[in-house]
Amino acid sequence: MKILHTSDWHLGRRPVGGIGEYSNIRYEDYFNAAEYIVDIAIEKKIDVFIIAGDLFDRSSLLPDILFKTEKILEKLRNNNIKTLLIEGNHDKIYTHEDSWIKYLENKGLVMVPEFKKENEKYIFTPIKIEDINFYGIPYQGVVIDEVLITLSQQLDRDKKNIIITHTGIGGNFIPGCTKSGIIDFFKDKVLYMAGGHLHSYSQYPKDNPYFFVPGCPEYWDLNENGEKGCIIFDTLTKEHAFFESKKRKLSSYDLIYSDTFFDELNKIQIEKNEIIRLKIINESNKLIENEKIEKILKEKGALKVDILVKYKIEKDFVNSEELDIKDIEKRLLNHGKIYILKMLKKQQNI
Ligand SMILES: [Mn+2]
Repeated sequence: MKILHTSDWHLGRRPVGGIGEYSNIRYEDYFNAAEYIVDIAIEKKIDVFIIAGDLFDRSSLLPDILFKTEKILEKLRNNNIKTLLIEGNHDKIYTHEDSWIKYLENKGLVMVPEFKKENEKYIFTPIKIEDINFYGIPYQGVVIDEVLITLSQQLDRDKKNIIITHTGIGGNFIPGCTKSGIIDFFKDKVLYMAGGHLHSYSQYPKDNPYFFVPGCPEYWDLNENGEKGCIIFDTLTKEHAFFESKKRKLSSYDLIYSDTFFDELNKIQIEKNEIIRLKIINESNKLIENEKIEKILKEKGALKVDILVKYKIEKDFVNSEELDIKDIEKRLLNHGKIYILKMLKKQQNI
């Protein structure tokens, strides 16, 4: 059986505060990225298509979002590809019964493996396709580890199991994420674990990986780093292959705000409708002419110019003898705070 695993389509998303051309183009980008993955599935003759949560960006939908989503999912159905879907944190209303995922299930466009909590017990009901059991765990927030441990204890070593879960390995920092130690409990009990929630590609463990996160096919946020795509897994050969997604071109540049700044800016080669992220290092503390910079890059074809200005920070050299313990504490706290902020920013957006 050939499986394609994708996640975090975030259909319906628009940039923050977005109206106008940029917002409309980005709105379409998410549908285009999703359809590109569906086309890969059709071309590669996939049997089962897995979407591991966050199909939609919001739990309440405008009619056009639903219309476009149904058209994409119908393409899979028309090609006899079974689609399995779970809810992510972005799709969830209060219960599964209230969500648009339930509507798609009722329309026969997707199948959702049942998961519920009854009398303080978690109940997993897999969907069986051929000889493989597909389990689903929608977004769980802080109890994700507990739910995963419970499922791992119920799994039979000899059975062929695939787990779909809206989580990634992110330790304690990112809400709804799990830890590698929890994924270890599934070793030898699963053929494959289809994760999500994080927006860049990852796999675990290093040798013979079985837990995968494909990443959001489009940039949910322009800060996102890393690869994005989908994974095709063959249940017979146990081989997996990564396919990069089709997303809007985004280029980043770092420029110093010096006398030659505008010459350097003019040298940038821009593809039509690409997004430009420009980090300006302002060592002279001169006023940055944002509008002028944006205009120049837009005239060269940029769809959007995202400017980040970094001001020169006073050098932190001090005579250590002049420092008292309070001073050191203060500095440590400040640096620690900056370090943690940087680290959090580096983590993927969820
Ligand atoms: Mn997401």
